[in-house]
Amino acid sequence: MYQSVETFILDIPTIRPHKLPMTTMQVQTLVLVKITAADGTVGWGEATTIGGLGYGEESPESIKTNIDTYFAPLVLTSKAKNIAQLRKLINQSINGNRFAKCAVQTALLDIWAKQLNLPLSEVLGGRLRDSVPVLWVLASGDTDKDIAEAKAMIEKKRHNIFKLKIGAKSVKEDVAHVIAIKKALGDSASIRVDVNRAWSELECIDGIAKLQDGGIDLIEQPCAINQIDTLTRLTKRFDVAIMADEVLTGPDSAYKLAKCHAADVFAVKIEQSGGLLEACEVANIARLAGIDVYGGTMLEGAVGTIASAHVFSTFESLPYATELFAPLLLTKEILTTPLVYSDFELQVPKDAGLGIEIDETKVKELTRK
Ligand code: MUC
Ligand code: MG
Repeated sequence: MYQSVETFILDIPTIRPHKLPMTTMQVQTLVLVKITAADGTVGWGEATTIGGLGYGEESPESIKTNIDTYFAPLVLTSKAKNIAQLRKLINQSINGNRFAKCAVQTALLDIWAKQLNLPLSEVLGGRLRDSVPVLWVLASGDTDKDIAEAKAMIEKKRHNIFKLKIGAKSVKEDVAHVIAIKKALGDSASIRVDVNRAWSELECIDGIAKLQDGGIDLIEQPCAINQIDTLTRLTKRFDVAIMADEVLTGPDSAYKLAKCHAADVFAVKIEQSGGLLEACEVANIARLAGIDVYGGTMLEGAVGTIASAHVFSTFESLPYATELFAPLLLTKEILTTPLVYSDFELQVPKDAGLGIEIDETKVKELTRK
């Protein structure tokens, strides 16, 4: 069924430092997976992490090693007749490793969709839109630079929704930074914040009250991953929408969070979910529980970003948009034709599979030696 599984680690500098509470990124590391089927059809997948092991439990190096050592032999020797059977085998044989699972599943689905001559979105149940709205993350660490960056984005019609990374400074300083940006941009932009789990419950109560009064539209993962009770209390207490991010690690956790309505919105991410099919399951759980969905990112490059776009194009509603901006944060292009961002949206390709073409010479050039 499959003749080869290859993996590549690429280190790509970012256009500017990207500051999060747990790391300042100057480089994003992509793990690309290339799977070749017996008939010669090639599929690509990707995994990224944020700040090495700063964000989750997998690193680019563990993803590559585990795919080479454990996933590849399974894929190459499997007698599975379809992706469902291969996915079941992988899940029975390999615990955890959601990011690696997502990269491998993306490549397998890319192959399958190409063999069926359908865009990947159609294999996932069918798209409801041909493009998805995309926000930009302001994370330069400097209020004036962030305001200038946001104004330039609005002017170019690239983005009019902005997410601000906060949590590294005091609540008072962070709130002042956010409110200054909101005042400078006014009603021309929606402003959201991602606290990346930095606040205690009392800091959350203080910070969120002020952000809500200041007209901020969404508060992402304000408290620690294990503090589901805190998240639930905050969701009940405030009118402003509270979003679950790091705490949401796939369908099982989506079910648990939905049962206690721990958040108003779920940040659905293909890697955190453990695959594209699992991300669709997370969105379905949210829909059934009356929780809104948002298209999240692990700052993937073009492959993971467009795989996410195919998934998000199938969601019944996408009221908080997506953050599929990361290819624009990278200084190097690995596609023969770049992704299309226009009128505040990312186009979802219509060609078969992921609908992108990888420039393999560029991939070789950028591969870590
Ligand atoms: C996160 O926590 O949402 C998404 C955008 C960004 O800048 O960081 C990521 C991770
Ligand atoms: Mg987040």
